[in-house]
Amino acid sequence: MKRVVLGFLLAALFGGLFAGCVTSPEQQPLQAVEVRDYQGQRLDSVTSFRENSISGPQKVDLATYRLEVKGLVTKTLSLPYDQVLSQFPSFKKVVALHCVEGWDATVLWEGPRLKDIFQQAGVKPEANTVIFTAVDGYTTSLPLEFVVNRDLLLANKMNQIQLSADRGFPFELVAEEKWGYKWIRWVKAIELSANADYQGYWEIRGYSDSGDLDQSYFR
Ligand SMILES: Nc1nc2c(c(=O)[nH]1)N[C@H]1C(S)=C(S)[C@@H](COP(=O)(O)O)O[C@H]1N2
Ligand SMILES: [Mo]
Repeated sequence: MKRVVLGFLLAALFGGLFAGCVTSPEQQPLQAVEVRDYQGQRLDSVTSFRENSISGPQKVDLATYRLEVKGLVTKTLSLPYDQVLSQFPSFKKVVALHCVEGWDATVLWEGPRLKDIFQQAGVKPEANTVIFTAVDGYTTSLPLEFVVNRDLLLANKMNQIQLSADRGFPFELVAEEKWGYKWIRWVKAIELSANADYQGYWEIRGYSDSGDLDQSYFR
């Protein structure tokens, strides 16, 4: 009797283990893992960023999301997420984000260049400013020349994994050489403008318009 019970337990144990081995790869698809090293450079984790946004993380539904490119363009664009990724080549850059609160994080950013998106929209010659608007109502701007000449990216990935809702999914502007408040997350609209004096959310509240990292962020 005891032997029967033991045999049953062993069968259950090995059966369970074996079943676990065989079925788990199908049941649990591989999770994307962030890279922490890129071409010899140590990267910070995507979890090292502090959540400090004006209305908390935004949940963006890709079924209705469109990236709008408008204003002083010959063709207004309204692009679903997949089209942004399929229509423009993707580039990688290791860049540090510095927040005025005194922390920074260096990660590998990846996504299309704004200049390629602008080329499809056709920028009118009067345009000199790019105004960005996010899903949470946040806004900021940068000179057009800077955005184009520096090959600024609209990142959809950090450390080779898709941005999370906390980090700005679907897109965060990689505003290298600028303070963190220029790195707008959850970007939804990009307006080409001739208003070089435009002031965004933090700029109206006293932060410098240029946002240059090598200068004070106070106006
Ligand atoms: N839409 C949106 N973007 C935003 C903000 C915000 O509140 N809303 N905060 C900015 C500030 S002050 C900083 S420091 C960075 C932080 O970005 P991160 O979470 O990728 O580090 O996001 C910037 N982009
Ligand atoms: Mo910030």
